[in-house]
Amino acid sequence: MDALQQIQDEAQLVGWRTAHLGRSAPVMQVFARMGSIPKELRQQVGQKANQVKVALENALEERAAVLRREALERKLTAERLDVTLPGRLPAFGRAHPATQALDEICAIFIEMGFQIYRSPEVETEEMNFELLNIPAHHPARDMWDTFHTTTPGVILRTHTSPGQIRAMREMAPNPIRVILPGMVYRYEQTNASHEMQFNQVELLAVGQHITFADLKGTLESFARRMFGENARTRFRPSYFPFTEPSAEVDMECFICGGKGCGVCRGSGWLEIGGCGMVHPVVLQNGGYDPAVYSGFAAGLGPERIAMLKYHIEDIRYFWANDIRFLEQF
Ligand code: FA5
Repeated sequence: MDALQQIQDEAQLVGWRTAHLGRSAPVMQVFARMGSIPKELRQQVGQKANQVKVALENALEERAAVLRREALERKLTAERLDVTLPGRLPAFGRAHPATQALDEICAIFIEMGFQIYRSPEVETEEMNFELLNIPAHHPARDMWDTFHTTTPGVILRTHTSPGQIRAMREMAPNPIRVILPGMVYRYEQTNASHEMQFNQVELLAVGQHITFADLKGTLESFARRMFGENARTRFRPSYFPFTEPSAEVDMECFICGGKGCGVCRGSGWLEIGGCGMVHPVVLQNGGYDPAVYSGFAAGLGPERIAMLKYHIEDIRYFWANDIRFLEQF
């Protein structure tokens, strides 16, 4: 019995059982030799042997139970979980600030009754230039430095305006009120306000009796919805081959309140887009009779708008992929 108390594991327990309760164990030998015991003693010896056997079995079971308890105790201590330890927060992903700005601008125009029209980023020179009244060798092509592909005549669009032709050709002669958001590409020297890839949101409205007042009203309303009731815009006469007349839309610089700062280069204003009345040649290329139909178009720069709204001083932050910048939005 003392030996039993020293036992520490399952294997030793099995050894003990074989030695004390196995076939050749002394008490079992008594049972095996019962035949050679005088008849009158058999019952007494049998009872005694049985008591010994039961006592041994009980002692074994008791020790086994103690060992099981101890093993469980050890396991619980070794594998203890501190459930009060605070968890580690997973990093949350979110939409890129340029996408957020694009979504916000689109939501405003959708509210104003415009529909989204999708148009490809890889374009033909014909759509990007010729059909927009910019013939090859026309000096206006210098306005947009182009990324060419290895396929002649196929380029990365330099603006979202080719989508005007695609939308008109699909919808003529019905009235149109669409926006065309998406990425454009220019082979450009980058600086604080110029990137070589950026988004544009094109606006196009075509119908009867559409005037420049509709264009101004639409863009002014947009600026107020985006920047608040006091947002100030101004229209400067400009030139685009696909609109006549043409203008540039500026927003009052939010950072300096129009006083002039580094971001607006001292002018107090920041250009957010170009616009104008759709040129008769472009209307015709889209399948509309310019004697009956008129339209307005605009091309806005969402990153520039986001720069104003969130006081971002350099457009190059957008694609630099610096997590410290991205986490702020
Ligand atoms: C155009 O791209 C014309 N397609 C806009 C237009 C559409 C005029 C419809 C008339 C009718 P522009 O090159 O000025 O024009 O670009 C329009 C806007 O895109 C700019 O006002 C500016 O907000 C943004 N933008 C232009 N170049 C860059 C650049 N390199 N980086 C970031 N934003 C730019």
